[in-house]
Amino acid sequence: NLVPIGRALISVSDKSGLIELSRALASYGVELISTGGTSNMLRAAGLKVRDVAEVTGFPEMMDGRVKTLHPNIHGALLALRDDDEHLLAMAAHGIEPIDLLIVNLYPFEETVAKGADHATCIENIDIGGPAMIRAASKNHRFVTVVTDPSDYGTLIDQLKAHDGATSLAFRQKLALTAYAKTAAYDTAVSTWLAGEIKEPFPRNKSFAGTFRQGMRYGENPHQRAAFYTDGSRREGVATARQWQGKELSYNNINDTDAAFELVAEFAGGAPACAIIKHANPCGVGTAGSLREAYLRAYHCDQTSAFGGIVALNQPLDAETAEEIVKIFTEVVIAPGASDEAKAIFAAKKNLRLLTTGGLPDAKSPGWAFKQVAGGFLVQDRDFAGVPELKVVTKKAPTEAQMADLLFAWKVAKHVKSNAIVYVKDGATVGVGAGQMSRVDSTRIAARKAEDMAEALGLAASPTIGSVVASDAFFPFPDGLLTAAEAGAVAVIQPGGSMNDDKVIAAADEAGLAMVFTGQRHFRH
Ligand code: 93A
Repeated sequence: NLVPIGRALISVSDKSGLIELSRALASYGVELISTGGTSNMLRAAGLKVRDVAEVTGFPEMMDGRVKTLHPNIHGALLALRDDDEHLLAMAAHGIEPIDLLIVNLYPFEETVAKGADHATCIENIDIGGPAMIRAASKNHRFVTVVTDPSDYGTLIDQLKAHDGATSLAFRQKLALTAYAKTAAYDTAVSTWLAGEIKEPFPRNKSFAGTFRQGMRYGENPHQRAAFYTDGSRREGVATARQWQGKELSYNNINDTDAAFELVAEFAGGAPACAIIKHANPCGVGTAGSLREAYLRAYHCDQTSAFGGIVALNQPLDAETAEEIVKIFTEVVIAPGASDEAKAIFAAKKNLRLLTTGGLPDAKSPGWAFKQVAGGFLVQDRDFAGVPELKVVTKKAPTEAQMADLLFAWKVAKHVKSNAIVYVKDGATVGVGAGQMSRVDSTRIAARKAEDMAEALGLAASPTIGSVVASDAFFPFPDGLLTAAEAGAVAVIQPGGSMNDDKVIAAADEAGLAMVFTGQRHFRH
């Protein structure tokens, strides 16, 4: 499997180590062929070299775009040395075999990095170089291809060890390095071009995760499952420290994530708490204290909160811990926890406590995935903040109503569509989630508020005087009117329906204040 080197083609942009290498090759009696700039440098160093133009019978042309793209070069690299037909073809066309190819490519990435203009970047896309590299690599049974100056030393060692020849193992290794190089080169070009034309989504993006842990089962006991991290280190269930309790299940992780991402919307604000069941919030509250925020979230839907997941936007304190342990809760996640709070939880062996050290930035980018038959969908995570609001009704919301509208909007973003969220004084009082009809979500949310009134012994439904958020526009006035009937006085929704005029007129007639966000928050 040793192949002696008789003839070499050298065409390099990075000319480091070139002279030493060429001298060594010449000392083994290797004939050198070379392209313009490389030839000039070799000749200046006193080496004997043949120009590619002499081999091809064509001058280098079109600003060097066509130098080595010729059968006399590619036939010389690709011909099988043990195939009679190939040998006959070489003889018939005067093609002399090339046994060694030394090529490194136009510095495309460096040119882009320097901020060169479009035309310069285009000129730095090497065509002839990769073509030769791929040809020589394909024929590595006979041809040696060196694509990196750092391999020059090893090449010389090979020639020394094998008396001017190279081993098959060496040629194989060089060939696989070479293909990796041309692949990376084309990826760089494609990435650059995507940026140039402002392609909306990177085509060659690859998504990889790192196995973190296997799980007992998935969403159901008959489904296998594992947890992978994505390398983003985003604060949350993947980075959290677990202080006590059993290992988290698949559903726990999913719900804990939903809960923490929701409270992350309230970073830097008043104490906030979200309680999650089946990936939907059954209550979200803000208040002057964390304990009060928890109670307000809990009171929204006490029935559903049982066995729920609690997320806090501030470190867990003792008085909040005292409240939480009064009912069965699966997981509590918070940026931190006081020693007293930990001590209170310690008595509840099954309750998991997770701390993260901080809240993730709700506005930071990231990817969201959804599996479909035969593939998966990728989109930006919904990192949109609250956009500019437009009052569309005769009545404008009061300052207090506006604060509640913004609160409701942040919560609605985290409720499965169709989402309807009633809010009063910084806490949800009714959440309608995951319905196929927006009117149904509106009704369900209002009914939940009545249940809340009954559970707490309130004189009237807390929807009276509340505000309401809808994750997408009301296509007809009916959903809006259902909310008005329930007692809502202000509405926040994206707007953008063909029937906006009718919906606005209905709001005016019902005496509602309404704002449009111009942005939708579907979540499925
Ligand atoms: O413009 S090219 O794509 N057309 C070619 O036919 C060709 N052949 C070799 N670029 C081509 N090359 C590249 O020229 C090599 O990959 C190398 O990077 C460079 C060496 O040019 P010079 O010897 O003139 O400095």
